[in-house]
Amino acid sequence: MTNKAIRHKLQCAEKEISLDSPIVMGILNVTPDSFSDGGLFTHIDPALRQAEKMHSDGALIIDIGGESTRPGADCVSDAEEMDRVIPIIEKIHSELDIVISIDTSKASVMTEAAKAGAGMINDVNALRGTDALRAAQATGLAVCLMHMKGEPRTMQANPKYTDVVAQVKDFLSQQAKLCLLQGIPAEQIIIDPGFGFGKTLAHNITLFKHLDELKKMGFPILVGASRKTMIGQITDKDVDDRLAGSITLAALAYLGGASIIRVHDVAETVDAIKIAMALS
Ligand code: 8Y7
Repeated sequence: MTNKAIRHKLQCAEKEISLDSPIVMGILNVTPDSFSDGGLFTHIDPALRQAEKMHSDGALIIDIGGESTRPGADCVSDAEEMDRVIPIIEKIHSELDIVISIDTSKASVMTEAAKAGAGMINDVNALRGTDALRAAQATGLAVCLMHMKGEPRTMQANPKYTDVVAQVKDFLSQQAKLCLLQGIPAEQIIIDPGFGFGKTLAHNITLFKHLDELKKMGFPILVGASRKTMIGQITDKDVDDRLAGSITLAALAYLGGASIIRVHDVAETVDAIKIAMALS
């Protein structure tokens, strides 16, 4: 087994998460246009019920996003994104004992989400946005830096690398260095190769097989591939029929060294990871 979990604790506002065992992060999209569950959870009560379900199914983190990053998605304004996520963060924070991750690239949303009770920042843009490094540091929250080549609208148009693993690693090292310079502690940094973000199936597979290479950087790894196109490409299944593929990939990601697995289907993933842990 290659999973030497980094002995590690994340400080997520008032809550501490141990990364000695794998963590399942449940996805809660509050966008009207997400590709797999778009529009289902935009209102507060259904969002809370979904969060409760993921919590009781074993998710320790819930990732709340108000802007779709699927290929071709439109941008939303700061105000619109805040209207979508802040009331839901406040509600979940007041009702559930779970770490809330804010999936955003906007400095203003990071700041307001932290005030509303978020414990972690998940930025698919790795804090490259205007003022994002400073805003993230000021919150004191844990941060996930994800690799993306290009931007969501166009990133899947023929992405090219000379050495995908080295380039992703260099990018994440660079962004982690900027975080350290900004005053974000190393223990608060998580890295993510960004499956499907400016990558072909071959790139995704190469990265997946080399998680150990990224792990040498010394940061915990988050893997998000739930229901993604790469699973559809391998299994020839539409997005609503990718559960088995997603679970299998999650278990393999854990065995490959990932500490946090970001998924739609929490209960099934938790079981799969329990089996992988027990038998590895
Ligand atoms: C990822 C992500 C998405 C991912 C991290 C989807 C917000 C697309 N994918 N965040 N977000 N890693 N850290 O299919 O892979 O869920 S959105």
